[in-house]
Amino acid sequence: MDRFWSKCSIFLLAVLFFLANAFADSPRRVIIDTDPGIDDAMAILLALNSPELKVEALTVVPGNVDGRQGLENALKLVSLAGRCDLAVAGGARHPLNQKLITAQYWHGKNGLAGVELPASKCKAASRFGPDLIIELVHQYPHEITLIPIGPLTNIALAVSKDPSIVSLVKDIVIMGGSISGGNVNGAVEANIYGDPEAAAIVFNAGWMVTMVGSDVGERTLITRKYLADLQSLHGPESDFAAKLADFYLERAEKSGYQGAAMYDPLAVGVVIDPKLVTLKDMHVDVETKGEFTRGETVANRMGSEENNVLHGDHYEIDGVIVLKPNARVCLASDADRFLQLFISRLKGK
Ligand SMILES: [Ca+2]
Repeated sequence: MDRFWSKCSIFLLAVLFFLANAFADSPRRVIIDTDPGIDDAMAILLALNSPELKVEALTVVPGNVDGRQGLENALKLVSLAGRCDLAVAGGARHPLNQKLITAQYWHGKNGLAGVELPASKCKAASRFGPDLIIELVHQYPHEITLIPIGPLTNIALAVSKDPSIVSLVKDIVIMGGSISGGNVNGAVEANIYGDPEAAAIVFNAGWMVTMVGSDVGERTLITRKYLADLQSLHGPESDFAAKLADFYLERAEKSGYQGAAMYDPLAVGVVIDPKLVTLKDMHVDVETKGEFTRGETVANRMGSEENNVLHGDHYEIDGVIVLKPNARVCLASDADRFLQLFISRLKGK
């Protein structure tokens, strides 16, 4: 009898081991919320060519280009990749509380380095982007990782309409913010700058936001060496990515940099392989009022703040208030390993 039960236990353990492995190896379902965008396009192509990910949808947010151009770009991209099966949905038309700021200056007049892709064979989904996000999160509870790589307008709309998605997503990995200066001005990163109120909603929603900031993106550069490697094998997606990278590099070199920041692709990279970066839990607030700092992600690295109590005509420090972390902030990346991954996934595709 004992031998029978021990055989049963071994069998059960083997089944559990098999299931655990099968689960670990199954691709992660992701939704990319995007404002395509040169680095968005590179991020999307990386995601579509990575077996670790199963892209469920692209939702389009205004940012680098307006919503109409962004949707057209997203559809042309999935068409280039032969992925008309993917849901591509338009979303918000403007930020929550300010005018849209577009970035053709950095991304070319169509947002894709001026490279004209063939008309898309794919059709847009009839759903509103934030509604599609809500729908998919409920369809796959605890399985979806959101990867917002534009202003956070669509995510803020989704979470405001249905706060239950906060506990139902597996993860949210954003490209946005910075803890050491911005890329728009001294303090502020572009995606948060594009919609600070939306960012404040997303950071305060109750989930842990993994924040891949511009400061780390700017230390994760595609250089001429990597571009030459990408150009060494040809394919429609590879050639397109190389044209984008070339334009992007030329722009960066004119500004005195040795390479171009892989902002959005790194956020996708972190979902493919979290070991590519170093993360630290922090409490992050989004400044929405500052004269010079509207849109800054203010990170508390100590995990506490002073408690000042009014005593007559002055305040006294009465201990500290412990702050709960709401973000896993990316501090550094293994840039070479990421670039090698990026090139290897796209080369010749
Ligand atoms: Ca973007």
